[in-house]
Amino acid sequence: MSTSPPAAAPPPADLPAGPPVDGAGPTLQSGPAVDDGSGPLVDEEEARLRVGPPADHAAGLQAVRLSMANAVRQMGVVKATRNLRALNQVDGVDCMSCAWPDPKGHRHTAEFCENGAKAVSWEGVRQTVGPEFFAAHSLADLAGRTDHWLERQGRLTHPMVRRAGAEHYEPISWQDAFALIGTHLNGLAGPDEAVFYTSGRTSNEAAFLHQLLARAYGTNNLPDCSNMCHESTSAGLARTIGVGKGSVSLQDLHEADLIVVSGQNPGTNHPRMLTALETAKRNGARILAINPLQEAGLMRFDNPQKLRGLAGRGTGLADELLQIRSNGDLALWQAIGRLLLEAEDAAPGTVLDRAFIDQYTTGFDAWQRHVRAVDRDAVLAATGLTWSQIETAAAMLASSKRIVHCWAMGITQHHNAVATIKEFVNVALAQGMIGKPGAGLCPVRGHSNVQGDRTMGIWEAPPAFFLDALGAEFGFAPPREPGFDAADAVRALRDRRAKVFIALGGNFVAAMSDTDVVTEAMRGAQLTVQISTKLNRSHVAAGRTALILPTLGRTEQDLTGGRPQRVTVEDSMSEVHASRGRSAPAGPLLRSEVDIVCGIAAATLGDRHGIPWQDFPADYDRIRDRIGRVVPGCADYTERIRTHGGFTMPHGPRDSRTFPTPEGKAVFTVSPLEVLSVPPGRLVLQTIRSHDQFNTTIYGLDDRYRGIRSGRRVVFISAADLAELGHADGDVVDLVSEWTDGRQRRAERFRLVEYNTPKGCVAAYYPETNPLVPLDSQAAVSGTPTSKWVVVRLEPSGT
Ligand SMILES: Nc1nc2c(c(=O)[nH]1)N[C@H]1C(S)=C(S)[C@@H](COP(=O)(O)OP(=O)(O)OC[C@H]3O[C@@H](n4cnc5c(=O)[nH]c(N)nc54)[C@H](O)[C@@H]3O)O[C@H]1N2
Ligand SMILES: Nc1nc2c(c(=O)[nH]1)N[C@H]1C(S)=C(S)[C@@H](COP(=O)(O)OP(=O)(O)OC[C@H]3O[C@@H](n4cnc5c(=O)[nH]c(N)nc54)[C@H](O)[C@@H]3O)O[C@H]1N2
Ligand SMILES: [Mo]
Repeated sequence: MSTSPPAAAPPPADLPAGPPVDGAGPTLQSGPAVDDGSGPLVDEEEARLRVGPPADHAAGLQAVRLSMANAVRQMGVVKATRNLRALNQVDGVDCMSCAWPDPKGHRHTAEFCENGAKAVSWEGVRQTVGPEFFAAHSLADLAGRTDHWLERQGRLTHPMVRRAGAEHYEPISWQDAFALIGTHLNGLAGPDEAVFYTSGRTSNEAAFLHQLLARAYGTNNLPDCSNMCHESTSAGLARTIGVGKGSVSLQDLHEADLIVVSGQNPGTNHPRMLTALETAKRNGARILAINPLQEAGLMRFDNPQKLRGLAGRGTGLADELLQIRSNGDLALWQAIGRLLLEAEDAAPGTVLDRAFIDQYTTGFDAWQRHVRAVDRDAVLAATGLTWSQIETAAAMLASSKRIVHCWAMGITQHHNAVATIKEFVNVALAQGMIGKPGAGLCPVRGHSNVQGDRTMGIWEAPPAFFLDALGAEFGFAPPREPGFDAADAVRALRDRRAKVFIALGGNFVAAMSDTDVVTEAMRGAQLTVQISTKLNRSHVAAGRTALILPTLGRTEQDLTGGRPQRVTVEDSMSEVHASRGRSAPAGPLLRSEVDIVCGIAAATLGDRHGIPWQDFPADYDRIRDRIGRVVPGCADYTERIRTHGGFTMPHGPRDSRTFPTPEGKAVFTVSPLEVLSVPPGRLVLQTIRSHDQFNTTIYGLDDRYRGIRSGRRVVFISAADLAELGHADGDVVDLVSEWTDGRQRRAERFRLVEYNTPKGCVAAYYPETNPLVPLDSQAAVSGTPTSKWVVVRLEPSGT
């Protein structure tokens, strides 16, 4: 670790010296989750905030203890054991906490991580939210609660309706709910006035039917969480290698000799990836981490599944950490490109893969001319790194033969995210790192089935071949005009061009940028429909008429049609497999997502186009048969799921170095280098996840790897910025974001925490900071909100 400055701020004097952060208390809030009418409001919840030193490693014994204790507390011993033992096993439950793949051969008895256990426990809670709860709490009351409090109330059990003008939700029958939706949809002036959102926990079967419903109804308005997530990846990879998905298997990570981890915090968000990194390290790999923060999970890993990890010091991970300034990655990769070209000049045939470049790519010359001329000062300004740090990184790449590039939100949620991704693809192509063992591109997806949902057609701009196949299978002409992505959907709702919003999962209001704008947009909708497991902000920011439709979670037994049903999902490495829930459902009225989508479709479309909506819920194989005939790469879907439990989706670049781009080759691209800067006194805010959350679901108020306990309203800021701005650790400030539209965006009362982050770059948790992200601040090409680049100033609280 030659390049990283020492760890962050010393603990403030009022903190007991106590155990290291890994020894912090339980991370899930204990105590009754049932409402006693006095749930905490924001102020009360934040009053207990404590700050300590960040951890220098991830997981370890503490993680096992916490996950088991939480699981038992929330679900009881029997259910906890049943659910956790089935997690990520063959014919078990696909864990919904991330999209990391399962090992092919040997699986641990406990093939899950602390945060997977949290997700399962959270779904399996015994507390429920039924009609009495809604009778006791008006919408105005719920609007004053924190996100943490809302979800903590328990599982939704009854279909509920908020009738226009009413203060409360009240129960409604499933049939009446479906009829209500049908009436609204059929009363619109045109199908493009409706929006069909999808979150990435949805199964392939439900996703396939959801997009079929939208298109049979007549619109491509299918925004999804991917628009806020890895859309930049899909756009960047589609343009360069012709396929918007990663090109590696788990085995490739194990066999790599260099793994680059850019803009990702695997210790919290993909803990099972640490096992792969550990294996790779033991096989001799080096790891290059590129991140403004020295995340614990990038540094050292105590594998809780191994005795060695339980007892010992674990495995050191990153050999080198580049603490880059926010958004410096495009410049960094252009500089690395230049240094690799120069190294190849000095020792021809040792650094680049000329044979690969010649045979499989196009555009090399233009790219090399461009990056050879990259301006060193611009690179240093953009990255905040020294030239020698960049040379060290380039030397690691130059001396490696099998390189895997991994990345996540620290790359995708920037203005120039697509250009950045294309830039490290340039480097990967120049080194021939696609379609060979131990090498490739590894976007690490978030939601467990976000990749599968896209494969199934959840896409506002679907390719023509998909629509052709869908139309041919079901005998109708799907709409061809691209629909709304997430940001367009908000604009359309805001401007009243869209009037009905139907969400298959997720929490669009809190997850999307510009919370106040989204809230107003939703409240103006004629009808909002949320198909959900737990109460969240999107139920509170309800349309004039609003429905909550409670659904089965992934761990629950699905007996739709009177028989046990399985669903299928696709992970981050294109592995498709089945998932079967074991637990008794949270309530007798819950329906599966498949059943609900079919209910809406039947009530809306009747027998329009002759699609047999009534038949699908009885046997999900009937859906899989259709998927097999419509979705490329899914031939014999039903059979391959039934007999083999799953299969790997084909991927031309990975399998045969075939690149389905218009050029028929992998494409080098040229992106101008822009160095973003902010006016004096302003900071760049990145919005990140704590260790105790899953997106907008807040499990607890700790972030033990970063030393935070019992609170979330913190801003991580460097000592240099504190000094320059005349602030001190512990000051409470408002964050005010600045954007060209002049709209005032403010998030109040954040405690400043001195932290090891580059000067000018601060970090705070999402979703609390989403009111600060301007709706129109989107990545070029992909449209992803720039959640990692928000220009803010600090103001003393209360001004
Ligand atoms: N437990 C848990 N698991 C999850 C989730 C969760 O919320 N909780 N969410 C799931 C989802 S949907 C997703 S998409 C993934 C998200 O997984 P991550 O992408 O790991 O999530 P973030 O917390 O957004 O972390 C972004 C990381 O990028 C770094 N970063 C920020 N800006 C830059 C930059 O400009 N350059 C570089 N190089 N790095 C930067 C940040 O410091 C941080 O380490 O995790 C999935 N898994
Ligand atoms: N500022 C900022 N904003 C961000 C991000 C960021 O890093 N910074 N990250 C973005 C990213 S990467 C993503 S993916 C989005 C996430 O956006 P979403 O996917 O919309 O949000 P989630 O918080 O994952 O959704 C949580 C809700 O899903 C419901 N749910 C849980 N399980 C199930 C299920 O099995 N079925 C159904 N039907 N519902 C279920 C529950 O009701 C729960 O309240 O947020 C984005 N927003
Ligand atoms: Mo995501």
